[in-house]
Amino acid sequence: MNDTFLRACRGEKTAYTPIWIMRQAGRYLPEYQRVRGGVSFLELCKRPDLCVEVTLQPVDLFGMDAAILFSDILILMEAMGAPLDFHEGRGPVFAETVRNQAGLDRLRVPDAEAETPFVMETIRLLRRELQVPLIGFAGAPFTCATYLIEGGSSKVFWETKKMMYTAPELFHALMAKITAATIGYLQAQARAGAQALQLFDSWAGILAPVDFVEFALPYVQEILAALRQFNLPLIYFANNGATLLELSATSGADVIGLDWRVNIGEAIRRVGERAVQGNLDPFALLLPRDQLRARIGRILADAREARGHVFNLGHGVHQFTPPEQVRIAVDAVHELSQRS
Ligand code: 1CP
Repeated sequence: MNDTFLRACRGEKTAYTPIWIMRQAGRYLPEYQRVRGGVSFLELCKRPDLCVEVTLQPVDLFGMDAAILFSDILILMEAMGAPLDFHEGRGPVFAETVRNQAGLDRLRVPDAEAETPFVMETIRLLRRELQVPLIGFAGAPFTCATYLIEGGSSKVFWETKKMMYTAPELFHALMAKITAATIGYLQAQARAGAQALQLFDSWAGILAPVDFVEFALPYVQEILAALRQFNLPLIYFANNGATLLELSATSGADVIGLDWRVNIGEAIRRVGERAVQGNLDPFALLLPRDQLRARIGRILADAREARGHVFNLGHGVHQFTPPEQVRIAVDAVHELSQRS
């Protein structure tokens, strides 16, 4: 078993810097497209045999140092009672938005084993196959709330901020419900065999620091505190979070995920005694080989003082990325970080 990723998360010495990449299973891979050709995205998420197959693809193809469960952060919202659909080219759509007390009352805190059994089954099956650690995940409550309130993806988050500022009690009640559901969901993933857990806060970066402290961070802290008993590395990734790093460092996570908009050396000084994960610009994968390797070398050098460093992109790999470029990046991280 290659435990380099887990050791780096814990701040232990490693022979080289481990790498996995966000959205490593997905549309940029022809192997994924083949599986996805036969089923809708939601069907795929509910078929453990296929989830296992696509989870393993990038690990087997490129030698990633960790696997991430193939699923989606919105699967839990559906289990809470929000009818979900994925429209080709438009992304997720919730038929019923949550914008008032009645909408909130329709949501429930599901029993994760009973209502998302396919997720737990995928984890159990993967643990039999994998030679690298398996990361489980969920969306952070703020990010999940934006999808429920907006009814899908958004650019301006009008409805979300309207609820925060004009109906803060309702907003907090929604956050509390998502938090309770997420705790049950991630605890079930840990019991099924997940070896690290990541909270994705893709939209936290739209918040002013004072609002992050009031409306988002306490719920992340509550979730991570409720997972501490499993003694697994906990990762918190707030996209666009460079202005929130000192606050994110108080989340209770062992590893702070970094997007590419901040220099990793500066970020390390700001998060203190925490390991970090990141932070190559996903579009830098378009660079010619030598420049890509040089860019990776810079990040590795700038991260020398980290308590632990897990190499990753600063956000998910883009769907039009040539897979060969991912191979170059993985090999570069492994070669350039060798320690004797
Ligand atoms: O058409 C397809 O095949 C679906 C594309 C796709 C894929 C491959 C979606 C739709 N989700 C996923 C998988 C996925 N999503 C994973 C798999 C594991 C891996 O990393 O390999 C993970 C961890 C997620 C998490 C996720 N889903 C996030 C958080 C991370 C991030 O990228 O910010 C978010 C915001 C979502 C919502 C989502 N899922 C899919 C879409 C199109 C969206 C909307 C994104 C948006 O609003 O911009």
